[in-house]
Amino acid sequence: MARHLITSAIPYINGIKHLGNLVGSQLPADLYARYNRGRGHEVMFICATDEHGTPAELAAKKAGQPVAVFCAEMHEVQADIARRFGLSFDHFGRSSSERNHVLTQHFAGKLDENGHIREVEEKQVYSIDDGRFLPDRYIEGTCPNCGYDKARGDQCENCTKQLDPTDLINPRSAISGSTNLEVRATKHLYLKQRAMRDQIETWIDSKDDWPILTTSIAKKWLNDGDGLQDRGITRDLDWGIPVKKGDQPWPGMEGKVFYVWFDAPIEYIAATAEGTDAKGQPDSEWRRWWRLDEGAEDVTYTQFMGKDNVPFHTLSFPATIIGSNEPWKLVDYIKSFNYLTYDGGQFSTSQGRGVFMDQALSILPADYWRWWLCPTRPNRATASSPGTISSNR
Ligand code: B3M
Ligand code: ZN
Repeated sequence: MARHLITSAIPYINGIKHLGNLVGSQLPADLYARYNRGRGHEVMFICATDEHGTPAELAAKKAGQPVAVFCAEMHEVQADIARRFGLSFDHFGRSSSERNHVLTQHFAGKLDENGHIREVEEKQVYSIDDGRFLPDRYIEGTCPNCGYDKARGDQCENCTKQLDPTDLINPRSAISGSTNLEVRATKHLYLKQRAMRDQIETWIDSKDDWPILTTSIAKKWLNDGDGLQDRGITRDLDWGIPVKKGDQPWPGMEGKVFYVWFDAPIEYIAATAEGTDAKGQPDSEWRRWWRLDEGAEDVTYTQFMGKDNVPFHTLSFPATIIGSNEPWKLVDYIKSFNYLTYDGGQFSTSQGRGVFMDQALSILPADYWRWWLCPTRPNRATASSPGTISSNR
């Protein structure tokens, strides 16, 4: 009996997910989990809600709720829809859990201990009208890489380039639309991924069976322009995991939180622990999936995700794991997906564009959608072009 650890990219808490999210990670991951269980293998299938960062804060603001309340309610909504879609997670966790706080602070502490963190006095966009810094999605503008005019401060949805808010051309506040912005100094922690570039490349090169979509995106960010850049892993936000070195304070970082993309992948580990906690099992039960020195040597780990999530899973998260110098399980296979399109354009949660999971279930039963989405989705075995849902079909 083989042991399969399977994770689906964890959906943002900012709203009910659309069929593009479902088909680009959760559904194929579910099929793979069911297939492996059916073959008699031991499976740990993990997903969670991604609850930090600007998407959560902005959505809570829109709903007129405190962010913690919004997240707790939306987690239940997403968990219920997942159940009704037959997604057979062994645990559906929350990245805001205590487990994730502890693990994220642990990894940051180890990375610092091993010399992989540096402090950077950086210039950040400050909105005079909003009275605050504008990290990530709080700021929108034109992508310097491809010219897309709705690029966000953390990433361009169109070309997948990871961005910093100060990279944007013609920036504006996503809260107020104000262009009354100025650049101010603030101190942040950076993960020195550039110094780990060769190690990461060697690791990626050893995966000769990975899909081309995955390796091509990884290689692009390893080799393009200046190559792999160091990444800021802290933010000036209220909501998130407080910056600490393990359980110790981090001088100079008071009032700051870890960047959502630093703690989100760590939630794969934390959610496994949340699941065994919920069953009243000892720590050894989750650790045997994740620690090579505690039983994970014979685990095969497969991740499922949309293509925009590939850079974080092939570069940043492995840098966190490798840089910790501890025997954590690294992913064995990354299955990534092109976007399912809707009427020729992208699905979008923030723009309310597409068919959403709750609407889909109010029209037809889950099995219909599961059956129909599999051959419709992009990257199906016979596909030569991306899948499209047409609204008049
Ligand atoms: N929440 C983005 C998404 O939902 C992000 C994935 C995190 S995976 C660790 O597509
Ligand atoms: Zn772009």
